[in-house]
Amino acid sequence: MVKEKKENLVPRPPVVVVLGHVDHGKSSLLEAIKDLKITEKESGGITQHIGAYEIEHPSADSGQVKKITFIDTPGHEAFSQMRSRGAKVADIAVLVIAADEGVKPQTKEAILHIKKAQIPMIVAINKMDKPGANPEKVKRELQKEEVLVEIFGGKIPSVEVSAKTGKGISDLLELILLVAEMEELKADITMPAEGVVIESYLDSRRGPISTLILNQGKLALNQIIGTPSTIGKIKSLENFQDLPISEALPSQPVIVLGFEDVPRVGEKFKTFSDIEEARLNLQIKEKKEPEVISVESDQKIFNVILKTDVLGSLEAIEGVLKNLPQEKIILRILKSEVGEINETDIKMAIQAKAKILGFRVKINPIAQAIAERERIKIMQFDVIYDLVEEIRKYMEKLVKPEVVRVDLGKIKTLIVFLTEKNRQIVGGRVIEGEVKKGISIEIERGREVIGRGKLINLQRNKKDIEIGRKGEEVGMLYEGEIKIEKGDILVIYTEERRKGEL
Ligand SMILES: Nc1nc2c(ncn2[C@@H]2O[C@H](COP(=O)(O)OP(=O)(O)OP(=O)(O)O)[C@@H](O)[C@H]2O)c(=O)[nH]1
Ligand SMILES: [Mg+2]
Repeated sequence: MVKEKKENLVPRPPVVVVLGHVDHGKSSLLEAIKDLKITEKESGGITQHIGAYEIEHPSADSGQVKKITFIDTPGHEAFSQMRSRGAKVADIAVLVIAADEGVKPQTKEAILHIKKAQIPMIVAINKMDKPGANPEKVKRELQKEEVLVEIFGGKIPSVEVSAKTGKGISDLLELILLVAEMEELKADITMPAEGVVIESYLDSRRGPISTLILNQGKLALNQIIGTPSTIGKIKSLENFQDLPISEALPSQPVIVLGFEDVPRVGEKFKTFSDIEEARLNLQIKEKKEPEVISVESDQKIFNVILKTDVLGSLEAIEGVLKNLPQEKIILRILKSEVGEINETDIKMAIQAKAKILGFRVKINPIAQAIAERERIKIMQFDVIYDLVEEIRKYMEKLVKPEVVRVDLGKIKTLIVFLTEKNRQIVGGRVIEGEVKKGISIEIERGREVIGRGKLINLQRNKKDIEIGRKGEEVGMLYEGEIKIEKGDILVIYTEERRKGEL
């Protein structure tokens, strides 16, 4: 590879990852920074994949307008991989913590990702407008995580902000630019373009679409581009607002069309002088068709086919589904890929008795028709947590309800009044617990269980009663094949069906 030459190095904007616990206001902060409409487009206002945005801000000292690339990440626990990936591609991390909630599990996880990525961190204490805001407490909690902010004698800058009122936002941006300056971020734009795939999905009309961030070089139309999983020729370049651009520079998020297949998120990409060189360098593996496993009808296996909008969601959903308890029901993901639900998926579902899970994807009309005809269940979701909850409930239903026997009481038989075919009238004393009519009995003779029957009616002093209590003498109408004899112990019990648990 050509070594980068010092004289070719030019400054590049910082790539800033925004990390933090769910709902602490990461996306809102980005919206407050610039008129970005992020949360409006989100299902339930929850970020479920990585988003890349570019903003401009005048630097405090020179007044020169500087660019910053932001990567928004989801805060829910399911998206650990996305957070980790975000931290890996970034130069700087902004850790967002809600001032009224403080350090939470995913705050801690984010801290670990940032430390692992060895990038500088800025703490943004958000929601300062809220009555319960307590920034001092947040800082103390951070201390426990070995994150020492400046006023606690540490080196990590922190800033108090409110996405709602706009307080502290420009301080945050200036801090980012200051930290970026110290990092002396540079790139060689004369080198072949190289970078990382941030997100990718399959558009049913336009084909594979990927968001990339360049580390070096320039990306232009018609260039040959490749990742370890796919190659292509750039058909179109768009900025983060979906507007066409003619070239992309380092740190700039760019949407690329032209890959033959959907590149995997997190993969590195490079440009090549021609397709042959790309193939030679990348040794793209042939895509294997997934195996269809046939299932015995009595086996407790729940087969699913998972289709999602973007690869990041796919990975997150696979992760949480695999974490569901599987001792009783095995959840098998036969196939998982991005793109709309198509005929191949339905055929596979028919063959493998599988359900199809769609996450923010459409169903192709032909596939829909076949699915209806063949009664293939397609479950569609917009929010990952709904998907996981539905699947959990569905699996619980598949678990056989447990039948639990509950012993209520015992009767010692004192006398047999009448014996007919399958019916007897007997008298006895309740020696343990309570007895009720209409339920099952087990007949014990000399400590051995000799059979079962039913207690049809119960009387005391020749009057019908519902319950006979310990010590009372009762008359019983019994139904069953076994003939009860004097001295037999009758155990009265019920069977309760308890809902299956995973
Ligand atoms: N009062 C107040 N509310 C805020 C502030 N920032 C965010 N919120 C609210 O907090 C909620 C969550 O905000 P989001 O920006 O979606 O949080 P997030 O961290 O991006 O959430 P995930 O992406 O799902 O992890 C929303 O209801 C926001 O309106 C703030 O500074 N003040
Ligand atoms: Mg968000």
